[in-house]
Amino acid sequence: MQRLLTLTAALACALAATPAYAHAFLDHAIPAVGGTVTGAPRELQLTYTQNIVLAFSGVRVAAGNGSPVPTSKPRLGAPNELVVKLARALKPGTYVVSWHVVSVDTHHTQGTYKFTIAP
Ligand SMILES: [Cu+2]
Repeated sequence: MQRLLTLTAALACALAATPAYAHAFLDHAIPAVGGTVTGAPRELQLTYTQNIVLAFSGVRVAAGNGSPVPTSKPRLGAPNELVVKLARALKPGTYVVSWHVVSVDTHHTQGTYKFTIAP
């Protein structure tokens, strides 16, 4: 009986720990998170640690002063990658990218990061 209780407790701990790693976290982006690029990028690529559901995922881009930068609707560059085209050539400066995704495990995650275009 004691052995059964110990096994059940261990299993519960293992299961409780698993979901945290199963979400879709931003693995890397192009332009890079916190990176500086020369020349205006034509599109942004956001790659996640898990496959995502495009219908419930999105990206917003804003200039440093908060003004929104128009983009295309997001598309999947790969099952775990969001791609948006920038509607115009960005001027030098720092930009804020806000994203939200729903992963194939149905969990929702979101975040923001910055990148800079050098003068
Ligand atoms: Cu999850």
